[in-house]
Amino acid sequence: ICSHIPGFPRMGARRELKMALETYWKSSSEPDNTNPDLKNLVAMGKQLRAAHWALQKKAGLDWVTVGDFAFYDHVLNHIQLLGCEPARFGFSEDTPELERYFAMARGSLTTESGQAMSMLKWFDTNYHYMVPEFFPDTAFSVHSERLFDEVKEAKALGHSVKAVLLGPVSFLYLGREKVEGFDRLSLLPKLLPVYRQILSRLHAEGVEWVQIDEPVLGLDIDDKCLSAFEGTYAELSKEAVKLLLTTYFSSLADHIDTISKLPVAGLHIDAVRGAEDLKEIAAKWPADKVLSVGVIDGRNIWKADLDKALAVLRAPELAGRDNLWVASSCSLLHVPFSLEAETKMDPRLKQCLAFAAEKLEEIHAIKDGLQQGDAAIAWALDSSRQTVELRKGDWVHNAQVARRVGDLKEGMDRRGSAFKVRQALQRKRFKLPAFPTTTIGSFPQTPQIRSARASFRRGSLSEAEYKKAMQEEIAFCIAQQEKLRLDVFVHGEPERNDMVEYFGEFLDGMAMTANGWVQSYGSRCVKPPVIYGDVSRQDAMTVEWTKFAQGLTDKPVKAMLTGPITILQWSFVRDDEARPVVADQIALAIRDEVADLEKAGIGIIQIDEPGLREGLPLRRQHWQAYLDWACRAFRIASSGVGDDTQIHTHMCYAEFNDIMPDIASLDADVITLEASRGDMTLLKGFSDFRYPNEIGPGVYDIHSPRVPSVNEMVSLLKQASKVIDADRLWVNPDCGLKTRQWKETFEALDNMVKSAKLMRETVY
Ligand code: THG
Ligand code: ZN
Repeated sequence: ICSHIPGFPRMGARRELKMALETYWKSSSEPDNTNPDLKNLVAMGKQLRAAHWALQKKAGLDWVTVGDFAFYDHVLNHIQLLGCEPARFGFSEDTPELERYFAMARGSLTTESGQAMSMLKWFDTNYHYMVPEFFPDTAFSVHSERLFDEVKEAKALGHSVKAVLLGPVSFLYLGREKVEGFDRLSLLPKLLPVYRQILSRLHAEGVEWVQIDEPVLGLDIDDKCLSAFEGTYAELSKEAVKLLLTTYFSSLADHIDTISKLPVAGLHIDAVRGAEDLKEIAAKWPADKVLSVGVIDGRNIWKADLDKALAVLRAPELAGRDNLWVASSCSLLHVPFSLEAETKMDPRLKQCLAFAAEKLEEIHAIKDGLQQGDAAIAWALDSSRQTVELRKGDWVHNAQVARRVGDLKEGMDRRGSAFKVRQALQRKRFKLPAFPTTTIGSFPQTPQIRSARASFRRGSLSEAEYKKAMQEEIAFCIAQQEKLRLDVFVHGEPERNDMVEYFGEFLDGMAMTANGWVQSYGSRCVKPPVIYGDVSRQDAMTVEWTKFAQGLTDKPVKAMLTGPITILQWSFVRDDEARPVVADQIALAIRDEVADLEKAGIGIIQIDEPGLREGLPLRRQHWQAYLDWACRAFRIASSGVGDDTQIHTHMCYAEFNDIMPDIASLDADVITLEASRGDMTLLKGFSDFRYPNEIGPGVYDIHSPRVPSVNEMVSLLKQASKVIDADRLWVNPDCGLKTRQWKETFEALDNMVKSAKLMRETVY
């Protein structure tokens, strides 16, 4: 029996990597700079790898994992390793590796076609990877020494090394074709010799096992892609190094037969999300090969139930295996570093959690338990059993909340009247012009706002002073919007850090961590709340700020809430309750907030759901069940209001066209969307499907400081009004403005308002 992990978080215990990266980026834009910060960054990478390997070794794992570290993203590492950096960057022979690396990640100003490579969500996680760009003539070569150097580094530190690579099929699959009419999988014959060279070199470095990740085996890949695995692994198995084919995030279902026949030395499976596969895999995966069973949840932060995990591994179908490995289900990239930093956490909750460092210990305990019996891990088992009991307690369970969810009446997820009726009443109430203008909610978060929030948190700013500072900021936002002559205002959200964290701090049954950072992309991290118990709302969360803003203007101020599905999707969710039930609990809490806002005289309420699309299960057969409960939760949150209260929602980051009927089923009066790919392709889905309610397709991209011209936005609005009735169109940016500066924000919104005015004059 051996133990290992598919990967470890990279940021460091105190996000040291983030700090080193951002310091380097700041300095490298200075002219004439000899760059000690680059040296620091490289040294920090080395230091973090060493620290993370040391943790794995100290926890008693049989291998340390090498190749999971990345300065920005592991897929970007592979783009360099495999020598397929996009030609559009025009790199010359002597451009240093890291300079090319960050140019691809963040964009390069040295060439006109140097925009940053695009990012996509890594499966159903909140992590974003850089999308490889493929052309028919894309060539591959071993183009980076980084992986081999890291192997040497680990060996020099005395570690047994298991190297990790993203497999060739997944690497191609996760990329995109940049010209029409060719299939990126057709690049395999060119790619495989390069993988063989890499495997051969790893072997020469003394590496016995290479973990080769093929997570696309958990997706709905077609037969052609599935059969590509046969040829690929026939080829790769010609190398002497042993391959651990690694899958995660999903059941392998109908792919098990194919996988079982692949000529690799070992297989890793996710026994948390793919638990139902275990029996079939045990029966089909050859007994003399390694089977790595990921029983420790790499996607969540709950301390393991060791009895349960041991029972899985001791089940009759696995018991006779000599070559059983114990592992986390997937890379620990998706959980925070260590509980050690959580000095202020409720000790009960802390006892229930395990972050990456603690999970290493759990894996080791399971291995010991399997080899030496329960007595050898009595202490760990005891603690695990206590935790199981603790989580049954009434600090987790709230009978009133359970009853309220149980009592949800038929129709509680429906508005009083149909959209057309509501629309007429709302038009009478708000008297907005055609092409009404609004923003998505947040205005620039200036350094002053951030420092006021931080001081308040530290206690060096009193509550009264903090409130005053925020009110001044809100007043400033309102004044700017008056100047801009927007139609529907927002308060600007200066009091909020992250749109999920803010609500996580208020709601009962949810807790925030002090340092539970998880990488989102590059140096950017999020701190997901922990949903540990039945969720309920004690007091209003947003009413004061919104009411204050409304008191400053005659224009309607739109209240801003985060929807139940997004709160669920961007949190660590309890594993002792069904997700739809947790969603309903959050929905009821938001419903109460909506009711309070309405009572306070707020007539327009936006409930954001950017997480709806990314919550889709990886396998399509599970989509509809998810969409049904998820959309219902949104409606529970939003439908308790009168007909003349206008509900908005906002979505971004995703392709919506394939779930259009479900988006329509949310029955929001207005939806604002990210549609800024310039060509408004998104709108096609809305016209094909005949989306019934009002829509604000974003007319400019907030991710760039560029100020769009009036002409550009008018042209987008004209396109939009060809596919959507002009009297249902809103005019807005495509997302919140919190990452922008005021100067560009004001100029862009000024142009936006002018373009709406032009539309009114020309269309009406
Ligand atoms: N909030 C949450 N999850 C998200 C997003 C979000 N997932 C998807 C998408 N948005 C990810 N995008 C970002 C964008 C910016 C940052 C993180 C994720 C970011 N983070 C700060 C950092 O790392 O410096 C965190 C600073 C802080 O909160 O104090 O900028 O919006 N939950
Ligand atoms: Zn958005």
